[in-house]
Amino acid sequence: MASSTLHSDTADLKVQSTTTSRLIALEDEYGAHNYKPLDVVVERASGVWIYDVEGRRYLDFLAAYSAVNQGHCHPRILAAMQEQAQRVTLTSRAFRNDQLPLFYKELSDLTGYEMTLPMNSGTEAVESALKLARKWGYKVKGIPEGKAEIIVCENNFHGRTISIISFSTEPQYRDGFGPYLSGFKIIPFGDAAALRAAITPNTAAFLVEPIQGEAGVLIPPDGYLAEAAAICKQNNVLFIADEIQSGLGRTGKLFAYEHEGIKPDMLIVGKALAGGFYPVSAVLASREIIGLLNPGDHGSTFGGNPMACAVARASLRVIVEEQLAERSAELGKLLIDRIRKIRSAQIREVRGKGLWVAIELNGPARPICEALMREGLLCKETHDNVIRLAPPLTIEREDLLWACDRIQAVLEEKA
Ligand code: IF1
Repeated sequence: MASSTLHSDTADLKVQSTTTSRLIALEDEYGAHNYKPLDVVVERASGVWIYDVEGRRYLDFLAAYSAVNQGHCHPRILAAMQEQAQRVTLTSRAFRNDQLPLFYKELSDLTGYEMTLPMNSGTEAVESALKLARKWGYKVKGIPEGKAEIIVCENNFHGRTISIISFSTEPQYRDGFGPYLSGFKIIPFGDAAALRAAITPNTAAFLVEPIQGEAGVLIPPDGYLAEAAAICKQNNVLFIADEIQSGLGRTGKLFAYEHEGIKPDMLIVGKALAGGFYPVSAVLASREIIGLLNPGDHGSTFGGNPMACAVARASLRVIVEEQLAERSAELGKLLIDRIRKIRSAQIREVRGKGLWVAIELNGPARPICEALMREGLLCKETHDNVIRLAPPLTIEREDLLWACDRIQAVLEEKA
């Protein structure tokens, strides 16, 4: 059984050394098979560079799905983590800690939101936002008990808990996991009229990714977010932006909603909030909304712990002081221009914002990602035929151009 579950096909195994194949075999024998990773076994990373157990070097063009916008093992975040690890890591919320208030204040000063609810994973923050939206619907809007509705978009990705997959439109994410949670309505993404039509007096909130990541970096029509926000306002519906992936500089602004000059009622952040060192997420909103939570209503052992707060504070400082959003805007233009210049019959469409670009192909993307890996560039396919490019925002211009040359060589089949 063990040997038949070995991960790679045999052709690939032949070129792998014993260290790589031994570790892959162990992983496949003892771990859940809920992923199909590229067969590169990472040992260490620094900035934009990743090193495997064979000592080979790769340029990271995924940035842990935008969790390492600051680059791997950023020295300032590392120092904050080491310093905090020697003092106190976890108190639980039974006691106060000296990092949490400073985290709240700095996040509020940076974003303009009055209050924060700290959590750990992105999924937990989404769950928390949904709970808050329902609570607001009953206590403030006056929706009859048990009737609150939340509107979401087709092809959304907000996590994988049972409540969140209950409103996924990806059959695989739901298959075998029912019964599902009710109270959600699904509308097409990018269609403001559909939003208007879906709202009822029982609608508490509209939850949306400003740019859909997992769906393949899908950018809605210009003006959509502004119109959706206006429709929500007119109907006393909360506009909730999931910026777990699009936020913290990725699209060339601190938050993607800024491209349309709006301010969501609730903002969900995670991933790069802790620079890849630690799972830290948060829901940000007004005092009217977050103030609805009373002691015992919601919580988490790890949410708001001093380690998380110290790491998040340092991660935010790096984003601001190294002007990562500005870098993303500038280098993103260069990236998309260069990718658009590639002449390949395989390319169907190139789209993106900031350092976040998708190349949609006519055929499968996996072999292209594998060829890029052999060229020293790591990126990952999504939905069979899309290659997602999302390097750390700290990337240097020359490294970006080097990566573009590799992508061009592979897609023009000159590699
Ligand atoms: C995986 C995707 C990316 C997210 C948005 C919430 C979450 C995510 C907009 C949940 C997480 C991750 C999950 C990760 C891969 C990655 C992903 F392809 F699955 F969708 F980036 F595109 N909202 N996205 O993008 O946050 O609980 O994971 O911290 O392997 O599932 P989490």
